[in-house]
Parts: sequence; structure tokens; C-alpha cells
Amino acid sequence: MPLLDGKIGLVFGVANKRSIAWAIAQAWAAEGAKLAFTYQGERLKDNVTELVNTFGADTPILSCDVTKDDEIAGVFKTVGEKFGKLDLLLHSVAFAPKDALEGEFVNTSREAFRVAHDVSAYSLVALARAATPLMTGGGSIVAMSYYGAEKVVPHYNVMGVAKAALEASTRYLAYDLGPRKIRVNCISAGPVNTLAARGIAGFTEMLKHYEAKSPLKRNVLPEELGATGVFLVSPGAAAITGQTIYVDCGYQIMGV
Ligand code: 0WE
Repeated sequence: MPLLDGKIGLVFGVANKRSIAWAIAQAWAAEGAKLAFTYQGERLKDNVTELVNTFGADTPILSCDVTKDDEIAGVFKTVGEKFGKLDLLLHSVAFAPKDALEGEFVNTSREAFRVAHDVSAYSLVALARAATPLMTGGGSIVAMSYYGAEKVVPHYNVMGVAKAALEASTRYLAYDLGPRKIRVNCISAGPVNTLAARGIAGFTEMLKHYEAKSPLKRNVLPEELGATGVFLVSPGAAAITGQTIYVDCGYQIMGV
């Protein structure tokens, strides 16, 4: 029997076919999970609809700006009405204003710091809180992080600080929600060529650097993030919560 048979999942963060959220959603669906999706902004609606319709036309596709409490409430109300419960949640959402990822961290504006933390870190807390009443049979929440949370990655800047907040939030959520059998974990992915990575100066060099320096001498594949996403929400990970799992071809273990 598929690992996620009868499970209901809600996926935040699909922008297009290259999205990490899409790779994990496909892997969840392949294991039998029934999914609902959210998208951010009208300009992504058609993309997401086209992708998601490959699962059948009855898959909910809901608009959600994760900085809006009323929109979050609306999404979980719809999921509750349609499915009556929730088992899996994927948070694959991040944003910092572009200029904050270009200059020096010391010049981060109050507003860029606020926006980066609101979209990329607080949203996990808000989504976990809204998901909890629907996760009546326990549940599993997965969020995406990056090494810049732990060590300085030049130009990652305020996103690194926001990812540190996301990882710490994962631990505090895991503590709060553990008694309800809701697990919360992060996947810290090596760099992947997504829409969010495009336009980042030096991203191609970063991929080459990982290829040269990581123990496995290559970059992580989206389907490998999908496989870890399945593992983390599967019975095999039933005792894993509050963790950040590196799926980066071993890059994170290196000193030099
Ligand atoms: O988390 C990320 C990127 C998230 C991201 C990307 C953008 C680009 C467009 C957040 N906000 C924005 N804002 C925009 O206006 N990654 C892990 C990918 C990434 O981003 C970097 C990296 C890597 C790796 C930025 C600088 C240096 C390395």
C-alpha cells in the first residue's frame, strides 16, 4: 500500500514546475496523498492551475497571501469543508526584497527585515496554528530552509536570519504540537534552480561550487527533495520532530 494512502495534504509555495513545492507535492501524490494547493498572486494562478490539473480537476487551488490572516483563515476553512481533516502541510514560501539580497547585510532596512521575517518565518507559525484544529489524527508539517540560516552565505543576508527564525520556530512548534502528535521539521536543501533562485547574482557559480565541494560532487535533485518530503511525513519518521535535515549532497558537513 502507498505510504500516504488516505492522507490529506496542503501545499504552500508552488510557483511553477521547477518549484521545490511541486517536487514534494508530486512525491506526496505518488504515495497516495490527496492534496490541495495555494498560490500567491494572480500572476501565478494559471501556472499552478495547469500543473495541478494533472491530478484531476477536483484538486482545490486557493489564493493565499501568507501575510494576510483572513486569507489563511479562508484556506483552512475551505480545506476543512472539503476534506474534514488535514494530515500534511508543506511550507515552501520565502521572500525578501531584492535589494536586501544584493548589498551588505548591515544595510538591511527595517522594512526589508520585517517583510522577510513575516513572509518567510512568521507564516509557518500562522499556518501551523490554523492547521492544528484540522490535524485531529496527528499530522506532519514540513518547511524548507537553507544553510544560510546557520553560516554566512554572502548575499543571502536577511534571508539567512529569517531562515534561522524559521528553524527555531520549527523547534518551538514541535514542542507545542508534539502532544497532539503533530510533527514539525525542516528540509535544508542545497541550491536548486527555481524561480526564486533565478536572477540571484552568482547562482550558477553557487551550483558549481556545491558540485566541486560537496562529498557527493553534485547538486541535489528536486525528486530527492520529494523523497525526503515523503520520508518526513511517513511512519518511518514518526519519532522525528523539530529537526532540520540537510538534503544537500553532504555540503553542510564540510569545514573547508
Ligand atoms: O531561499 C532562497 C531564495 C529565496 C528568495 C529569493 C528571492 C529572489 C527574488 C527570497 N526572496 C527573493 N526576493 C526576490 O526579489 N534560496 C535558498 C536560494 C538562494 O537565494 C540566494 C542564495 C541562494 C542559494 C541569495 C543569495 C545568495 C545565495
